[in-house]
Parts: sequence; structure tokens; C-alpha cells
Amino acid sequence: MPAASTHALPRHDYSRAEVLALLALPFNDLLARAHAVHRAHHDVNAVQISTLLSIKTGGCPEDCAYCPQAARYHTGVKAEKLMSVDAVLEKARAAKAAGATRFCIGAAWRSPKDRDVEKVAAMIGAVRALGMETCATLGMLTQAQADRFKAAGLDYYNHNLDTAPEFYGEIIHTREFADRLDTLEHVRDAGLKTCCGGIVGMGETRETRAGLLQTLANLPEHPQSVPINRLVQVAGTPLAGTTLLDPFEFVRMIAAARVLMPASMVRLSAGRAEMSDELQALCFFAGANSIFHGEKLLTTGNPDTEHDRALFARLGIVPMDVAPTQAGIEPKTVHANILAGAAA
Ligand code: SAM
Ligand code: DTB
Ligand code: SF4
Repeated sequence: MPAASTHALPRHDYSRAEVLALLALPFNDLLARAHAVHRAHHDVNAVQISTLLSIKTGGCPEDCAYCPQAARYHTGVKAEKLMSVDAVLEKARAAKAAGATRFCIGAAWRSPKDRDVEKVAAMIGAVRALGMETCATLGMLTQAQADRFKAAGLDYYNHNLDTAPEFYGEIIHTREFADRLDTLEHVRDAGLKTCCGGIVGMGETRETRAGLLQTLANLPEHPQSVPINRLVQVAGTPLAGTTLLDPFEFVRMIAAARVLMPASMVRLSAGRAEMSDELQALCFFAGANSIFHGEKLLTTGNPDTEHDRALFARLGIVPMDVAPTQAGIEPKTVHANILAGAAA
């Protein structure tokens, strides 16, 4: 493995063996290295906070084996219609009043239908006008759709690789890994920032996790946000009952993402509700600096807002309200807002 440097130029040529060797370091060595990179690129006591809203829940035609929103699995998630622009705006206003600076909307679609595009564009424009950063996750996008959302005021698009290319076919059969790469290209070409990561705890091997990280880090640009989701097992999905991932493997994944993509925001994403405070604290030490805040993710639970507030206070972490983008831009921490109680 090349000599560790905390401030090397971003690389896009990682080999699988190199990433696997990183993941396999003795735990303390990996954490020390990740924390040094984290400290060199970010304010280690600041965590970026996003609010997530499901604007179109359930009834999805895809077969993603982890997902409670796929129509074909009996998970108890009811299919709902696309929310109205007014209803979304009301939720966004409430999030802003609570101090949120980034508002993410998600839809259980394979891809947006033409008839939905203008409605979602109106939502994005309205949320942007409130002064919040906007993010959307709506499935696959054509170039024209990505361009339209950019023009509407979208800042970030979330589209995950989910897993390594060789494991993808075990998890999803209704579209290809290459489709994901195409959408990501459209997103980049539209000038949108990319939010792209994956899920662990799906029964994959460490080699598979290395493959996911390698593919993410070797994208033409490191995604500005890298969500690392721990599988939320939902009864009725094919992955319910999967052997639980060793929590230290999860921390290794966060740490390796931090080392490989030093300037990106690494998001401790789904699965926090089932994590101990100690595990989350280790993840923040290893380089995670972004979370979803609020009672619900899309359909599953997230820690209570009070619990997050208390955890931040215990760790001396403050919410970040300026999202640092890519290399070279120093992140700023602002102490007042969503978790103001924690910062006081
Ligand atoms: N339908 C769109 C798509 O698939 O791109 C957008 C919404 S989809 C729910 C967004 C992401 O949520 C998925 O790519 C996956 O990474 C994550 N996700 C879904 N179900 C999950 C679960 N049970 N546990 C962890 N992450 C999950
Ligand atoms: C991402 O990577 N994780 C979020 C967000 N992007 C949209 C979604 C997690 C969903 C967890 C399952 C659910 O709540 O339905
Ligand atoms: Fe549909 Fe997205 Fe869930 Fe897959 S992850 S079933 S595309 S909502």
C-alpha cells in the first residue's frame, strides 16, 4: 500500500487489492489513519444534518431485495400517491423552522414519469426558495430530466451504487449496474452534485464491500456525499433474516470510505436506529460527518431527535450548516440551529 498521506491529490485508480488491504488493516491502524485524514480535511466536531421526506411512498415496480417499498414484497408499506407541492412545502417549512439546511426528497420510482417531472421541479424550486439546499432521489434519470431538475434549483442527486458490480445481480434483477453508472453520468453532466454510496449488511463479503468502495472512489469525481447505509431488515423483504454484520466491519467501511474519498461527506445513513451510541461515536471518529435527522427515514425509523441532540452534546459535536463541497474548501461549523441544544 502506498505511504499514507493525509493531503494527497484525490485518486481514482484504486485497485481492489489495495482497498481490501485497507479494510483488513488492524482496527486501530485503520482508525488512526482514517481519523488523521478526517482531521486534515474536515472539522471533526461538525456533522452535517439533512432532513428526508418520502414524497411518493411504496408501490415500486423494482425488486431491490432490501427495500420495503417494492410492490412485490409484503412489508405492510402502503402505496401512496405523489404528494402535492403544497404538502411538500409545508414539510419543508417545518424542517427549516427546526433548523434544517438540507432537504432531501425521495420517491419509490424506477424513474420519474414525464407527467411527474414538472411537479417535482416545482417542489424543488419551492424548497430552494426557502433557502435550503435541495437533494432528490427519484430513481434513474435521463439527461433531459437531470438538466430539468438542475434548472429547477436542485443541488444534489442521490443515486446509490448499492453494492459491488459482481454482487449487484444477487440483489436487484430489474435493472443493471451499468444503468446506475449512466444515471450518475447524467447527474454529473447536468452540473449536479452527486450523493452516491451503498448498503452493507446484505450478506456480502469484505471483498464485496471493497468492490463497492473501489467503484465509488474510481468514479470520474468522488461523490460529494457518500451515504453508507447499514441494511434495515424489514419483514417481508428477501433480505430479512440476513446474518447481522459485525459492527466493527461497519466502522471499517466508514473509515475506508473516509481514507479513499478524503474530501467527501461520509454519511452515516440508514441503520442508526439500531446502532448503539458507542457505535455511532466510533463512526464519527472514523470519519462519518453527515446524518439524517428526524423521526423517519423514508419508511423506517430513525433515532428520536431528542436522542440525537443528547448524543451530540455528549460527544461535543455541533451541526454544520454550510456543507463543504470538494477538496480545498474548509468546512465551517455554525453552532446555532437544528441541534442548538447540543451546541449550547
Ligand atoms: N427509488 C429510488 C432508487 O432506488 O434510486 C430512490 C429511493 S431508494 C429507497 C434510495 C436508497 O435507499 C437505495 O438505493 C438504498 O441504498 C437505500 N435503502 C432502501 N431500503 C433500504 C434498507 N432497507 N436499508 C438500508 N438502505 C436502504
Ligand atoms: C440513502 O442512501 N439512504 C436514504 C436516502 N439515501 C434516500 C434512504 C434510506 C432508506 C431506508 C429504508 C426506508 O426508510 O424505507
Ligand atoms: Fe424501488 Fe428504490 Fe426501493 Fe428499489 S430501492 S424497490 S427502486 S424504491
